[in-house]
Amino acid sequence: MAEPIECKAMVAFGVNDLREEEIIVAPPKAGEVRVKVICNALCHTDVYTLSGQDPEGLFPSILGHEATAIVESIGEGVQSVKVGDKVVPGYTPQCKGPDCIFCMSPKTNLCPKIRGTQGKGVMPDGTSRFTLKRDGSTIYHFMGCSTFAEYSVLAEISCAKINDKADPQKACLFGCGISTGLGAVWNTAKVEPFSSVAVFGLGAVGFAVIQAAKAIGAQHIVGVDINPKKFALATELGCTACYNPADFPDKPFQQTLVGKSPTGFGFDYTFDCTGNTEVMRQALEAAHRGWGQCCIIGVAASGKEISTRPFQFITGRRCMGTAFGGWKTRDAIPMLVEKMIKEELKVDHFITHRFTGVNETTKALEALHSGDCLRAVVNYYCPPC
Ligand code: NAD
Ligand code: AHE
Ligand code: ZN
Repeated sequence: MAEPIECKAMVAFGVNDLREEEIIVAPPKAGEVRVKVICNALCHTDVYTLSGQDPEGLFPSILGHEATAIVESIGEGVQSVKVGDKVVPGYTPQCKGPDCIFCMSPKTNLCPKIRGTQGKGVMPDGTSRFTLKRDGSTIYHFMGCSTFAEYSVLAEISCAKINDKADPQKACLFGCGISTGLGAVWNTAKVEPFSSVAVFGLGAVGFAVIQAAKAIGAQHIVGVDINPKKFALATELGCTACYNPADFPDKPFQQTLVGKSPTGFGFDYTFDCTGNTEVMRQALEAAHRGWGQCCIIGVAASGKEISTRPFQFITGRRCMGTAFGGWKTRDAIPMLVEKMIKEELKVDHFITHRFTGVNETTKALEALHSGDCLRAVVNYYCPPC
């Protein structure tokens, strides 16, 4: 029987109040897995929840959801992973149950099995596995992952077992942003060869969209960002042109962009990778007359809504969104990691910053705010080679 573990974690006590604490992580219950987190990459969504913009955000909680970990102990009935396995936590689970209409459908990855409790910051039995050592108070989980901690407890159905040979620092990227950008192009929008693509927001997600669009053979790939420092890498990854909306103040930017599209009627596929609802409107309205498709990836702040004229739809534009790029987590993450190991998928360029120790998550946050950071990976533990 596993015992409680004392370890370090960064606890979010309130809006932008992140502090290092000693916590106690309870043993995994039935259908659960306790993991030792090797490393964690910071995603913009962690910043969003920490900043109080997430309507589902809870405090005190342990954030973090882009990680590589090793299985430390398993609860009753767990069969798909064993102690010592290398895993990437998935914030969208894949229960694979024959009665799960979502897991059984090729149309979606949105398995709802534990979404209700996950959104309430607890494990599927309605309780938390985290307590604060100094006063025994309960700490909430986050997105079913909580990887700003040296140890965490996950549902078995949230654990994607990966090749033990995978570099953990790179593998963690497949836990969210990179997989999302790739899947938005390949699974959700299903971008076709020779098409034109506009990508709004050149962070890690936007760059993964560009990389996927280039790989599928898109002919024109336009990058849009208010930070022109992003344009050099965007061009290297496949952008044929990059624009800063600030350089075109005279009319709504989407009109300028449509004018710059290959046909003069907009782009076949557009992607919002900013989370800004004004930009989502730009992306929708920059989609091609008659057939353009807009894919929303960015997560908007609480209370924000998208607006546009219905005429945009009447004249043939369509809008969709993606969660984790439509990938079924436990099938897809190992497959993407395999592609990375075979060097069919390059991800090194996403790691712009590296830190050591869970307490350096604060430095990773500073880096993410700097405008030069794609992914800051914080290493907690070096597994023996
Ligand atoms: P990021 O902060 O690294 O990148 C965002 C980029 O958008 C930055 O380069 C920024 O300069 C640019 N930007 C900001 N405002 C802009 C504007 N008005 N016009 C043009 N560009 C603008 O973030 P990221 O980690 O790449 O994530 C991007 C978004 O995707 C976030 O909202 C994140 O929460 C969301 N996300 C969604 C999913 C999903 O499954 N749907 C998964 C991962 C991340
Ligand atoms: N809690 C937010 C929703 C946030 C959201 O949309 N999250 C994305 C993943 S962001 C990863 O960095 C997602 O996939 N959502 C699907 C889901 O089930 O949460 C809110 O607005 O309430
Ligand atoms: Zn994320």
